[in-house]
Amino acid sequence: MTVNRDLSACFDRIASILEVQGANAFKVNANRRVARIIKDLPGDIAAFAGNKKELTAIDGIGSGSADRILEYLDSGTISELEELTAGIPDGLVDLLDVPGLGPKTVRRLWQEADVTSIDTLRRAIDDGTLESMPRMGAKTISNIADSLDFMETAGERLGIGIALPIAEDLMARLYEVTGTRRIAYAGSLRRGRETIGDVDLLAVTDDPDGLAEAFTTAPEVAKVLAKGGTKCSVRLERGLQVDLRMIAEEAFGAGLMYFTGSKEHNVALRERAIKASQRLNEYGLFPDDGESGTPQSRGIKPVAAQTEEDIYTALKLPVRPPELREQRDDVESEPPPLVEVSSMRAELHAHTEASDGVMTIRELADEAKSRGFHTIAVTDHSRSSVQANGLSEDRLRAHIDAVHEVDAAIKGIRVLAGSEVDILSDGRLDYDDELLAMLDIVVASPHVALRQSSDKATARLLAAIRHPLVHIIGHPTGRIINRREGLSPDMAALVEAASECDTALEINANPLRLDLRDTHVRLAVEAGCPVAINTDAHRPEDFDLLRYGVLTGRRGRLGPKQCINAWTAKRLHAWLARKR
Ligand code: DGT
Ligand code: CA
Ligand code: CA
Ligand code: ZN
Repeated sequence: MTVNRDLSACFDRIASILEVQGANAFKVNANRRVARIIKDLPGDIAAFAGNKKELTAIDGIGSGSADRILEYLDSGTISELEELTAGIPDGLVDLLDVPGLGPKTVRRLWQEADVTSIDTLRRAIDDGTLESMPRMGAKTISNIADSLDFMETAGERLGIGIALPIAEDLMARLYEVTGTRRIAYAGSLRRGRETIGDVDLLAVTDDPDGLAEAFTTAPEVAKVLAKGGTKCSVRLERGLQVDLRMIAEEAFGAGLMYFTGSKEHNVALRERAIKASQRLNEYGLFPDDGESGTPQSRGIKPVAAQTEEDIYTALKLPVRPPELREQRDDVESEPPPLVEVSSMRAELHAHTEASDGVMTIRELADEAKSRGFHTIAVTDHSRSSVQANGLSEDRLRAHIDAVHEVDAAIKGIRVLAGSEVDILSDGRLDYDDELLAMLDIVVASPHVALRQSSDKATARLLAAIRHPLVHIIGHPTGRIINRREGLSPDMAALVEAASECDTALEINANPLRLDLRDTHVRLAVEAGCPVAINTDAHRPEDFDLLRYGVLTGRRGRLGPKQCINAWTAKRLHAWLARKR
């Protein structure tokens, strides 16, 4: 069925180029219609090869379209499309691939601003040419700029915040397929890495062919890379590759362990097995009888294969959570207790409509309460964050009162009046101490001057950590994954100071940030400084992002004792009060 998709794309492309050239709408629409018909065709279009009569019998396909379809099925190309492509500037077709950029806009950019390629488009944005075009809004321009950024990073590893929901949707669908017994994700996704190269799914099924068919024809699949009885591989529309492996139920643990990796962890485990005269592979842990050939193919019964726990135990090793299976994790060391989403009892960084959030104070408090939290901190932006509608001193004073009113009115949750106060480039804070002292909680974060030198960044953040009224440093480096490097302070110095001053460093759970990153969390854990995991919620659904912060914490060996969000209300409030 990939032919249907490819051919449909050809007709869409014909329509788009015609539209860019300013052809009449009737002609454009006729091609779009054919594209849709082919895409929605229940059977394989290739079955019509050489049969024009049957093709034209399909409603909406005329003689001309039928000829072009037959030409494609015969030769793999449509000459009209090639001629059309040759008739416009080389780079113009690429513009049609920019997400959100339709043919009408491409035509305008070409005719009115001489934009004929991605490069000239980028220049036209940078030098203000686009801005000066009539009927070209700032919002549209910023969307185009975002798309260009996205295309530049495409092909790079995808953020876990994008990959995990995609994988979960796909898994839910595959789980519905008759015969499916188990579906799980493995690989870097299961280890909770911040970016994902590809998604590795494992399945146990009574009907491998049915599952393979369902997987390769899922609506989000853009290209089928491989389709077999034990392994299928597809590329999704977002550019993400997904591998699906069908494995035996009795060796599920061995498969899960192998495909979870990391590769380095697997190597270490295999060496461990060899030392014990055993062999470990994706089918199980086997006794080594010294013969050649794989043990499973010679009918040798595994020592362990059903579950990961069985295998670790048979190897006389502690069972390791997936987040602690990187190269840096020694296989013999006992994994410490780790934070879990269910251990999180407080959200200490959240925004309301007073700055750039969408919830009222009450809505935020109700949402936090419904999530089972004992404490929610209202931390809107400070005055320098003009783009985020940061609060002036007067607005903040009124806001504190409003928060305390909600706190008095609501039962079952403490609502704290706080601020996410900007750490200015020189380390000073955006409000006076007198005002900060009125707040129940202060989160201090860097938002601007994120390209300053490492030395300046270290001094800036150290000043905030040592400030006697600051409880938490929000997203300490300000990095955005795949987009912005952020500050590169001397982390060892920061965690040491944080430990001394009893200031918490935040893991911002937003999957675009994950800041602190996993390696920084490790330093913090070793230094013994308090660590916060906050979602930085702006919308109710942002509370769902908590799991990404927790994964990052786990990868950094963070346990509930060191994570202030996991503390009881009593302990947390006493800790906050110490800086008041
Ligand atoms: P990714 O996809 O780049 O984000 O990272 P992974 O870890 O998901 O890597 P991937 O998809 O290439 O392979 C999934 C797991 O399969 C990997 O973590 C360990 C296992 N694996 C793959 N290739 C090898 C190999 O050559 N040797 C060993 N021992 N394990 C491998
Ligand atoms: Ca992978
Ligand atoms: Ca893979
Ligand atoms: Zn924030």
